[in-house]
Amino acid sequence: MPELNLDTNSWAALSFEKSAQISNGFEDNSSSSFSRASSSSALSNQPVNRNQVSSQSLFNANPNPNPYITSAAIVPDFNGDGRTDKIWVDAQTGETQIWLMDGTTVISKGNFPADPNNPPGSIDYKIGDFNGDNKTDFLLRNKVTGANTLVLMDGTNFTNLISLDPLDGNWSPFIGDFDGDRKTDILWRNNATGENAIWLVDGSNSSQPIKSGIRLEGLDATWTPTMVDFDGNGVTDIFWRSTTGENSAWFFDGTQVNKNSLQSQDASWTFSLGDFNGDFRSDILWRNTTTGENKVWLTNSLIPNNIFFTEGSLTTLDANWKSSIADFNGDGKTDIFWRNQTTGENTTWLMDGGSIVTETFLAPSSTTAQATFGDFNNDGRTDIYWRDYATGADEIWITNADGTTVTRTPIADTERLSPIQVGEDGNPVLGPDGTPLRKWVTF
Ligand SMILES: [Ca+2]
Ligand SMILES: [Ca+2]
Ligand SMILES: [Ca+2]
Ligand SMILES: [Ca+2]
Repeated sequence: MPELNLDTNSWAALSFEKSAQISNGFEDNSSSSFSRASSSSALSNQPVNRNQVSSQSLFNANPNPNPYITSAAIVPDFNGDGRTDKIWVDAQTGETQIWLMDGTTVISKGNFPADPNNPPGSIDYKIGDFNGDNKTDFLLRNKVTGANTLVLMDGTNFTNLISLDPLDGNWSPFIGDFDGDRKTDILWRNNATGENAIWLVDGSNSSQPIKSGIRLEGLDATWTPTMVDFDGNGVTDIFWRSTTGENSAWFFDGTQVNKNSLQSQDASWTFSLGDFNGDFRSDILWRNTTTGENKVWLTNSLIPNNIFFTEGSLTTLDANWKSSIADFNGDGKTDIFWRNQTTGENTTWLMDGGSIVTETFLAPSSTTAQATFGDFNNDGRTDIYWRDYATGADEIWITNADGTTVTRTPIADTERLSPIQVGEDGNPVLGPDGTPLRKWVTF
């Protein structure tokens, strides 16, 4: 393990000595331990442990019952106070900022200078909770050098920087908890070879942060993985979708994989995830980008490692509308935010399973503004952060009690971050399409 200087509290501290050898870091002998879903033994696996999931909310400060909304492994909360925090990256310099939020107020800022070894655009930022302290951490993946670093956070401070084995640039990380120990693990997918592998991570053990590296079956490049929890047991499952329209689900319990093939949906259907009936099982919102049709698949599970879906049709909305997932009334059932990218109109659907309970029309917002979501005041209801990429005049919309109205508050002028890149000549830096490039970007 390289020696780290934690005192500098700087991203530049990440530029420690890296192993010259790019190794794959995986054990080669473990694939034989996986069995197929078709074998009877796969069905006699451990029962769904609902307590494991509900206990997550006991550790979280936020009153929303749904870990999908409150988990610091999913939504940035660096100080674990149940209030979503903001991450900013300067696309021009690579500088990073973290804002700890209390409602519409920035209560603390961490400012991390650019690291010369990580030039702008080289880093893939993933968030997780790698040591299980209910405070958000980072996996910093340098896509160019292949370096991987866990940055364990407490508020705006680093508590540890852990260098993991490098992996060449063909490997992409995906974040989940594949053994249900509430410490975030990493699925690695090789975009060139189709190889897949899991690192089970324990960030609290800096001398052996990777508990085990496990090779999974390969899948060709038409397949894309998405991390879900279809059976609601607090252990991440993988939803695979192919450009051919095929879908499948893999359940992984730390020792074996069970595979289900799911009904196909042709390639004009895109999807996002939610939990529309609040049973902690990931549901799928399908949207047909050609026809504008929308529908949900509510996930049911009668036996562990196996699922079926109930389909519900929703209102059709034309292709200008883009959906996001939130929980505006804080009942643990995720709702849908619709944004018309042409007109700036905003609509919310409060959901109960496959039904729209309430449709609300919020005020329109500038078409140069982009929404990100979180609960900034810890009342269990999702709020909206609007970043205006033309003016830098940002707003937070705090959601009121029944989830159908918002209170709009501008972010203080003193916190304003430049929205566009300016060159040394004082003029905006233009992208290939002739529009100014974004500078401070939030996600
Ligand atoms: Ca927070
Ligand atoms: Ca884990
Ligand atoms: Ca809701
Ligand atoms: Ca809120």
